[in-house]
Amino acid sequence: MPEKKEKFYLTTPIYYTNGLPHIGHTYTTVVADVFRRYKRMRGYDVVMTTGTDEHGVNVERAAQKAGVPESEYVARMADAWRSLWDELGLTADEFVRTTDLQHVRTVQWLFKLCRENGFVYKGHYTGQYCIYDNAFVNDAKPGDNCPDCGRPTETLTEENYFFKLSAFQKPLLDFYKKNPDFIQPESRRNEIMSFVEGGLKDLSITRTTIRWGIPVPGEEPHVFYVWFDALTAYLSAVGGPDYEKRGMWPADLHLVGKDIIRFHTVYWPAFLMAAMLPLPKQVWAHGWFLMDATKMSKSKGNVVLPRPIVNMLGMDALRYFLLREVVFGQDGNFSYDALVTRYNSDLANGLGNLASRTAAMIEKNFAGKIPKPAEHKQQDAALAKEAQAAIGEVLERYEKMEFARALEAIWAVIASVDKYLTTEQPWALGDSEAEKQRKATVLWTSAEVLRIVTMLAHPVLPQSTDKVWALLGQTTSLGAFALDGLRWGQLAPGTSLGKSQSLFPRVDKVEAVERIESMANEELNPTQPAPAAATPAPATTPTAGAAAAAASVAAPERIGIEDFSKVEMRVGQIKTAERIVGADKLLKLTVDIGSEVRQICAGIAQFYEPESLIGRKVVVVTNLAPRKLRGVESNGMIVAASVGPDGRPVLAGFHEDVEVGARLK
Ligand code: ME8
Repeated sequence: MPEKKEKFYLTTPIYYTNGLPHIGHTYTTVVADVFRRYKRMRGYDVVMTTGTDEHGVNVERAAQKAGVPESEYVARMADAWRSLWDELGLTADEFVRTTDLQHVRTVQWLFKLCRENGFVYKGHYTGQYCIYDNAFVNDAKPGDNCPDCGRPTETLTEENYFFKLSAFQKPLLDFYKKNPDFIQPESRRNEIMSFVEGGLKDLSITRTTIRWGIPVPGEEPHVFYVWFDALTAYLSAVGGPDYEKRGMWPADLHLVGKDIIRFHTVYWPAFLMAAMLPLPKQVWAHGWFLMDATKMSKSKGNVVLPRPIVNMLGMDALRYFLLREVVFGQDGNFSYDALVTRYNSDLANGLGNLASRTAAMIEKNFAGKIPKPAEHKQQDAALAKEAQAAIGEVLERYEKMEFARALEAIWAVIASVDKYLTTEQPWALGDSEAEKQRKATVLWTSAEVLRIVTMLAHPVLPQSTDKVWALLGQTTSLGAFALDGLRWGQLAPGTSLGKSQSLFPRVDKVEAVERIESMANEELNPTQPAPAAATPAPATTPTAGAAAAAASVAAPERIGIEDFSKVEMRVGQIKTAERIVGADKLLKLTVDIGSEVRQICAGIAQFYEPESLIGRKVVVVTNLAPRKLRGVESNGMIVAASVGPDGRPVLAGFHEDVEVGARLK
């Protein structure tokens, strides 16, 4: 009988459905996926859960705005989230929706247990409520803004069911003391301990002012407070009331951002204690990815989206950057520039280059078969020692969630083998028996280092390491390989190399950033026709899915004439046209639209010579809000057809003479 594997259950937050995933949500989900893969490679039976948090007043309002019932709105949004995760290769083992019947049952069951155990009572509550964070703001006065999001609070009085949170001050503090690893990192643990030491107020856990929520059985119109509802999703995902059958509860790890640590380390364990259910083992709160030093939010318009990055550089590049750039737990700034720099230096020139040059030399000198090493010299042994030591260090770093350090250690070995190759110069060795033997040793050693770094990097770079694995002629599944069995020296001579594949093609930084920004612009403004400035995405990953679903929530397929008439299009005549330095796809035009001459940027530089455009009559969308493209203001948009698989722009025009300024209807 094979030994039963130890279980490991980890979760991401379940995300709100009133927006679509940005890089912050992607970050938490990537970390969960990395840790899941890592734990599987350490022999655990792992389950990872993510999902969508679908109740509350924000959803009520968003559905109203979209003109659809809440159930339809959340179904579309949940689909959009799910398909984006699928597209990014981040499919969780369980995707829980808070509108799932199983979840509804679990929330009602948890409430029943808390009530039966004497921790729930009825009362009235008046307070300042933040509808954006779905929380009463403690100690706020009317007129105060929410301390978390800075937006105005509303005064609410409700008949509520209260949860006796105050009764859990001591049990929680005892629990934190007994389980010093429960809250990570340490700084958050201190913060939460002092919060709880300051005293806990009872918490209202039902609402009567909200319609769109899980009903409290027999107590309508009470619905559950969104956090009582949402946190329970972790339990409903693995069996709910029947959790014992599945054997996954309690969770081993809740991964969250620092914004929601209190809910996870104070409320959630208190609810579970009240229900006498097992408590999660650890909550890890990471920092924020910031844009221009502030937290990203769609309302501020400073969000970074994952899809344009993935379309340009691949998912592994994004995963690598997110984990390598910022120490897990701390805040970090997101910058496209840093992303592309890391891509070129660490992935293209680092791992990619090592794989392709090693394979090419084995191909050329040993007919594509891993050579048999001969006598080891001191420098070979030194490299072997370093790689062997890195195995232990990397595993330890992963285990402690020190991802940046784990990657640093792997890339230090890559740097060493690069240096080794430069010193040993296998390409300069001749064909005498002694030199051939030396060549075999050097190339086997390099390939063995490549095999080891490939395995160690697999949790972070699953797609590209699979390619390197196949290149090394390995036929077993890399993800199923037990990292605990990894040792120096296991690469079998005689193995035939697989086909070489492109791993991380080098990119031009300015061009790559421009393309990512342009794709992001289009995705963020789906109802606004893309300017002819848009450059088509290279088709490396399927696109559309989630964006289309989101767009269809915001914009029904057909529009009335009144909507069409909101778009003002006029005949314009191009007066000047010039290229823009640093933006090889854009032209800066001045266009006479009858009433004035406008400056407009158009992404047609690769298809039209500037001089050929002077005097040409074109169609201009004149009432678009001005925006900057590559730093140049664009006040309007030139209409073009997008033709062929590469989306070549063809300017719309007229076969008859038309007056400049005439409106299109
Ligand atoms: O809070 N940087 O959902 P949410 C890093 N539904 N991580 C970020 C981030 C950023 N700029 N922005 C978001 C909710 N995140 C609740 C959770 S759980 C029972 C209910 C990540 O859609 C981070 O993990 O607002 C944060 O905690 C989470 O997204 C918030 O997602």
